[in-house]
Amino acid sequence: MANSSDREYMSRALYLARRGLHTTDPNPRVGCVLVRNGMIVGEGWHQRAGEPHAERHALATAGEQARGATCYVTLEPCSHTGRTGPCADALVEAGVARVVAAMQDPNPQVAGQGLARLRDAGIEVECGVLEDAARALNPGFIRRMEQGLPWVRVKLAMSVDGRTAMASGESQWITGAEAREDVQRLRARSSAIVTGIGTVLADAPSLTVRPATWQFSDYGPTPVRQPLRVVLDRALRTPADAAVIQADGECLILTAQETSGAPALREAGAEVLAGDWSPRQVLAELAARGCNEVLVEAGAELAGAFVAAGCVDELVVYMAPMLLGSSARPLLALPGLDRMADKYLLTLRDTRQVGVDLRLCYALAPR
Ligand code: AOF
Ligand code: ZN
Repeated sequence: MANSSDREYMSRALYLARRGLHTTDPNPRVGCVLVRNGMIVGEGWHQRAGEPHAERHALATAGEQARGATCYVTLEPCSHTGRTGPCADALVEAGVARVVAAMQDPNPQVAGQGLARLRDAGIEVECGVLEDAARALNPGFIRRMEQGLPWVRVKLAMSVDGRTAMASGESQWITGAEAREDVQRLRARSSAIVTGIGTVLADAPSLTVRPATWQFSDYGPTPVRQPLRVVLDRALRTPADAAVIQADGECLILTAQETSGAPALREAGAEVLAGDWSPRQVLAELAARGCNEVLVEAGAELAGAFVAAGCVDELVVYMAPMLLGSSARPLLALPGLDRMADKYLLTLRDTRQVGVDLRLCYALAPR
């Protein structure tokens, strides 16, 4: 049976797992704590794919003290041999007496087999301690493993009267510096950022993560991992010298068909892929490439298309303290609805003041 100190040590493991928030991709963020006689004897978290899992780091710091210890881990220990060997076997070998996991691994290669292997070896096993918090840490990894799709956030910025840009298209600097810094955090945790050709031509964004102080905390500098930049560009109008291609990191351009412009874009370093790119197909392609969390940073048309297609999990709306008037552009281009019954339902998950702006996070109900 789980007790209150189980929850306390699992909180610590979750805290450690968060240290991998920007770096573990495409792997999940996982933390681990080893406790013997009421003392923490080992700790670890997964840092980068290809490197040791959380349990291995914790076992390495505990050494002989792991014998007879309880292992708290935010994800079921793995049973498969991927880039690293099975953690379940390492825990058995180290002589751990009890394993408390927050959740099963949704990876079909594991899916309960890690816990079964531990039980078979005579280890006491519990699963489900602080499970909601553990699931919230890896929404994209879970979604990709269970449904072959990423977790999708749409970032929007608007005035208090729900406008995003002037009718002319003039739009820059609606939100303040703190909100823009906050968007950097959204980018840093994302595997990919999706935008449209309209935004590329109008704003020339680089869509990169800039190294920032919050990435250099007490656990040392983490090299910045640039999310894949994805441009939906039906007629291949992206200029070869566009910042989305030229900036640090990779750029994928999804177009309707191969045209004469493709070789120049490939020459410039972009990958160009022709296809029939509905929002769902775009997301399936990104999941197949190992993308867990996807951020849509686009104009009203593309953001609206993703929402209308039922492909969005979260809206992150920054509300700037200004009124832009009725001729300015609306937040989202959604098909008009005739009946109240057809409305999109949102659930407010979080509100926060970010500098002079307000950040509102909404979950979308599946349609
Ligand atoms: C754990 N502890 O810290 C992590 C786990 O390619 P590999 O060897 O790194 O395996 C990746 C898979 O291992 C990943 O898809 C997930 O199922 C599991 N991740 N498991 O026991 C960890 N990161
Ligand atoms: Zn493992």
